[in-house]
Amino acid sequence: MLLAALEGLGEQVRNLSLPLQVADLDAASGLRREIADQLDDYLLPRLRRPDAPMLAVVGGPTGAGKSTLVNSLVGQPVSAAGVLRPTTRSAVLAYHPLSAAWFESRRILPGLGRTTGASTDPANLQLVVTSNLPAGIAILDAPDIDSVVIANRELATQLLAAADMWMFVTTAARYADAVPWEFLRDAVTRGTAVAIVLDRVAPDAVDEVRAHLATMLTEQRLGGAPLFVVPETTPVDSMLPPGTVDVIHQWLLGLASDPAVRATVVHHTLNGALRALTARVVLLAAASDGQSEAAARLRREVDQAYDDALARVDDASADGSLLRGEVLARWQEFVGTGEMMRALESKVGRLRDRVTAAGSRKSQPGDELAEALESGVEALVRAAADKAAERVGAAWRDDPAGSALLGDGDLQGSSPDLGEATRQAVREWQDGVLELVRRQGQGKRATARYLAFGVNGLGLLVMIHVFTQPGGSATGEAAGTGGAVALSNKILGAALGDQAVRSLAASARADLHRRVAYLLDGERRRFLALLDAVAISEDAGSALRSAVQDVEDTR
Ligand SMILES: Nc1nc2c(ncn2[C@@H]2O[C@H](COP(=O)(O)OP(=O)(O)OP(=O)(O)O)[C@@H](O)[C@H]2O)c(=O)[nH]1
Ligand SMILES: [Mg+2]
Repeated sequence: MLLAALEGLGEQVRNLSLPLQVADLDAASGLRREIADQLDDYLLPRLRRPDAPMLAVVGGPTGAGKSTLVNSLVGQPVSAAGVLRPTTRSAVLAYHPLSAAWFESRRILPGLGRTTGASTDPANLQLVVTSNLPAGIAILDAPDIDSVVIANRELATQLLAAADMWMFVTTAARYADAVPWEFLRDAVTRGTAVAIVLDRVAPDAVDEVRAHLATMLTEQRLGGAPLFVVPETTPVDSMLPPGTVDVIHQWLLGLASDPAVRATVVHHTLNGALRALTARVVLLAAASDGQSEAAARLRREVDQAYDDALARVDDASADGSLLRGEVLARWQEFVGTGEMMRALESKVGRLRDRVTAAGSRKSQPGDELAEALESGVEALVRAAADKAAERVGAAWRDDPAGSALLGDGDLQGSSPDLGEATRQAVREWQDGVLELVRRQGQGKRATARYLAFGVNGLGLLVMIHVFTQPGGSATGEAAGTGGAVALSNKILGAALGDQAVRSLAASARADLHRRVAYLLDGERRRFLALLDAVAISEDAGSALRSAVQDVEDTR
């Protein structure tokens, strides 16, 4: 059923979020508001009550005499007319007492407050009950569409969208002004029924002006609109002299009293509104797609940067480049000064006791090397994370959507606690390697040599092995550690067996990869959280399209 389909569409339009700063965001937000207004102010109330009184909205340029005309048609001064431009600031709605329930409820123009006194607040709708109007029709005096007061124009636009019929009032002096014609063209596009009132025409110019305006109307596809000419007179008590607007009055009475005629007018406007709605929703759906595309683009930048960062850490921790500087010096110390031999000989050697306080324990052979490895990996991860953050930052700043998401936020480098988290992760990894070596030792390959070398010494050798894969000794040589690497590999092989060494190194490498991936994921999530916070629904665009298809199908 059409009403249900439109209600479903309205729900989606209202819930649509357009949070990303893309190029056409303002236009899209405006579109969403217009669609929602059109649904709430016209389509939904009209479809819920097809028999509700017809609403004629009187609109046009400031000073054209709209309020004076409304007063004259109602037969009593319901809306103040004035010499100051613009005069009318809040809409005045005159209707028959029998229509009270319809207009006093929020079923139509739900966004406007109701007042029975005079008001200059555009957020208010002034209600005037009068038995001078027939029950089938209500007249709304709107603010102007062309004065310097922007709020007037916005309200007039909203009111016109709520109209079953627009009575466009212009004068002999103003009928060729540009702004009103834009509104008229819009009404044609939207399919609103329009009647034209040419006001204040000097009696001797009536024929000439009427003919000219009629030509213009025909050119703008408004040739079929009723055209009324009101001769210039002098208003008394904000109303034109009796009899001046009789023709218009009769025409309105005719519309009001004949349900079939009224239904034709309403139907015309309703169909036009539905057609215009469909076109607008399709545009809005495209704007919504633009949001998901922007989000996907930003997400891709983040994923690429951090995937690359992980790959870089993987490469650098396997190709021997870690065995430089501090690590290399500690390594040479460990091997060269006999520390390794001591470690290898120490049966109860413990690499480092993570549990007892650092100061309370004796330093163990290899401690410094283990710590240098810790720093080395920390520097590696931090550099990669810094670079990824920089890369994402630059790409996002280049993109208005990303730039707005970043705001003044400080995501310029890696997070401040990444260093400590990495050291912690490396320490846990080292513990894990020792545990692997220990378990390996408990297997059937446990040899006297294994027992002689000790878990800690072998553990360190495994770590060095991990950091020199796949380049192996060749890379080691490049780093000046070829002999030492070859020696340690020989010892490892002798103690654990080549096969076991390979599988130990593979497990250790996989474990390190997993831990680094976890750390970098934390870094990546800082950016993704910004995206997640704006909650973009990927399929909002297609949902809108299918909702509008439902509307089409039920028409
Ligand atoms: N002489 C003469 N004055 C008129 C006529 N119609 C309106 N006026 C005067 O023109 C001025 C503007 O009339 P309004 O009815 O307030 O015009 P409006 O279109 O409602 O103007 P806004 O509310 O500003 O948009 C008032 O001073 C009216 O008295 C007319 O037919 N003849
Ligand atoms: Mg007015």
